[in-house]
Amino acid sequence: VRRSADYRPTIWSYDYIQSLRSEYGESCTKQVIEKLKEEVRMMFKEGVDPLKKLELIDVLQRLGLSYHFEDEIKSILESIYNTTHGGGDMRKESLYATSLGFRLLRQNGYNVPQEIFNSFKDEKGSFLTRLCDDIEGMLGLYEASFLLIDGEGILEEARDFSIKHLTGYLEKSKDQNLSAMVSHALELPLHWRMLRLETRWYIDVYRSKEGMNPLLLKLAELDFNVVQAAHQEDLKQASRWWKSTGLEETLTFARDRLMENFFWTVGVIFQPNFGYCRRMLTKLITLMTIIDDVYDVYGSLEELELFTDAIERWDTNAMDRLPYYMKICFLTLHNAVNEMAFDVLKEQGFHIIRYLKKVMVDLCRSFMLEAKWFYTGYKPSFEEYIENAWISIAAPVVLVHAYFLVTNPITTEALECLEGYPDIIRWSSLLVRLTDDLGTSKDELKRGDVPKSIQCYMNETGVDVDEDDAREYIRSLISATWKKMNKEQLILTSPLSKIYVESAINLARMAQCTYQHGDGHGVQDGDTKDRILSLLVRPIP
Ligand code: F3P
Ligand code: MN
Ligand code: MN
Ligand code: MN
Ligand code: MN
Repeated sequence: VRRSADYRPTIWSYDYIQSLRSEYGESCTKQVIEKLKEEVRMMFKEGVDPLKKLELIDVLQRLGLSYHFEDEIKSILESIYNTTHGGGDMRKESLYATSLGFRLLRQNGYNVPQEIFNSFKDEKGSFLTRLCDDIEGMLGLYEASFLLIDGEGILEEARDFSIKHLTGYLEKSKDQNLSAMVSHALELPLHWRMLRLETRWYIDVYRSKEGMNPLLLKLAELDFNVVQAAHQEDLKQASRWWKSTGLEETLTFARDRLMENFFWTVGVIFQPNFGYCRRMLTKLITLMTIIDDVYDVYGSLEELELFTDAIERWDTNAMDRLPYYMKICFLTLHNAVNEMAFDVLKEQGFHIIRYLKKVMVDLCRSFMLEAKWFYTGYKPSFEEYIENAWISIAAPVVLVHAYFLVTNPITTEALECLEGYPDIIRWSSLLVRLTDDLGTSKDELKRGDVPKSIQCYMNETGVDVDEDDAREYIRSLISATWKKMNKEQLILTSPLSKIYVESAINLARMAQCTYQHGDGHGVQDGDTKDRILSLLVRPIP
């Protein structure tokens, strides 16, 4: 007998999605935006105070506008990095200024040493107690500390120190605005957050902020709505594809989550000119989600062997032996992947099917291994589980395809690098896996599935460890993995492009947000629904 996950039908009907309309797709809005952008460019030229410039960059980033000013931002950060001797001289500034500079520089690939925070410590090496009343400085230190890499003890201390004092501040504070900022930060650091959600949140905060610049606010609101209008068009196209495949009717056991899948792609890359990437990634994530359900829920072991074999051969002749529901699945996947490869061949002259096929084979083999574990009741060790699970989460498939969708020109060096799953893919995928396990494993085990990271850890450590301890351990592993990923952002010699590395980090951020309060992917109401409404449906009035 087949298992069932009893997924609810989608709450976002085809007709609803097709009915989305925005008045912000018009070119007159775009003209207003261009004018406002000119005025912001003037702001970059005013004055010489580096702190003012850093604050401008910070606000632009938080308002979701920095993608318009990449050149300006780059040249300012470069000059700050050079005039402060690699950041060293920043120690003379306030805690707030030093932290802000440190964070913005590291985010942009400049390896400012953690030691600049030593000037905020006493002779015994503890952070100065007088800093505790400086909540903005403390908040800045907190956000900066999340850009740490392995072995950076000062930043770890900074993180613990700031968490302690910010938590204390919340208990007694009367300043509503600042308290809202602090509790938002403590919930998830800026560095781990999905960019667009943060933008939508910050626009509301900024509106009532002291010293708010109305020009920036206006630009942020308009730009948000224009970006949303572009997303709606991508979404409508993707949804027409989904309907055309008929998979929703054929695979009634599987998750029908076109909207949620599209939402993932907005997390990975939101800039309006990457619509093609979002549409293609939506197809891919949608297919990954239902094929995952085939392996985890519906397929019999014999059927799964046949499907895995068909993927390995990447040959339509292999379809004959498949049951109908798998034939449809296979051919839809085959078409979608080959279509991307065709586009790349036509646009850039590279034949990439072998790269795409390889990740797909790796994924299906990892699915297959889990299915075998399930049917034999095998309990892998934690390490054995993770070794397979960072692949079976499907993130490597998404990230390898994403390379071809965001990069022009593609380089041979990058192709070689991709074949061996570079660390940026590994760490991002592991983060998706660990956060997914925290959010989804309860339901998975209820319906029958392999033990996930939490359970493997408990099995291995024995009776002393309960589920809460295991979850705590997974969270510590998440922090450790972020450190490794942060390092990838500082490696300037990588053959992978900056936009690609950012997209990979964004995938982890998206996972962090999706599974923050449970299964935001399979279960649709609650957080995910509200988030989708605020980012994709409702313009800022
Ligand atoms: C692997 C899956 C998903 C995770 C989605 C991951 C993306 C978009 C990179 C849908 F398809 O979830 P699930 O919880 O069922 O994965 P699992 O590996 O636990 O079966
Ligand atoms: Mn259905
Ligand atoms: Mn699975
Ligand atoms: Mn699954
Ligand atoms: Mn899961």
